[in-house]
Amino acid sequence: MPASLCGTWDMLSNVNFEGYMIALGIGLSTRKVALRLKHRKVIEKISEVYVIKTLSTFKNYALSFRINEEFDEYTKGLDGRHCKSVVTWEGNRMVCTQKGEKKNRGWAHWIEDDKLHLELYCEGQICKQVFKQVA
Ligand code: YOG
Repeated sequence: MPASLCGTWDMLSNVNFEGYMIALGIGLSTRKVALRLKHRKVIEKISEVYVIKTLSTFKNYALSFRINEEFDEYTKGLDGRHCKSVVTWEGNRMVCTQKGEKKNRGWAHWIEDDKLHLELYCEGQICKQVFKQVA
């Protein structure tokens, strides 16, 4: 049984977000604003549906999915692409693959030392984020 990712989590660190955004084709002026943001993750599980909200003062993004069920993801307000996404458990890691125009795109969440970890992948770039629990 994987450790629960559910709760409210505030960003402590964000390594190579710039490289990840460049890989996604985000323009310089948006990157400058986005680089300064502290993200908050709110992760809920309602029956079999996970909801992950990424909140910031600039933009918010929400994702809902069932484990092992492919869904259409539209990264509205982010890079604005359509992906065929699927989220699975790999041991204690919640892993998402986002099939679409960008190669090797996805992310993985896990708990380590009471912190929420996230790696974001796109075309060889890896962004590493760590969050502390606030609720
Ligand atoms: O999270 O996929 O937790 O969806 C990554 C933004 C920045 C907007 C955030 C707003 C990628 C400008 C979502 C940041 C960069 C830059 C706060 C990460 C694109 C545009 C929304 C993500 C998963 C896993 C769940």
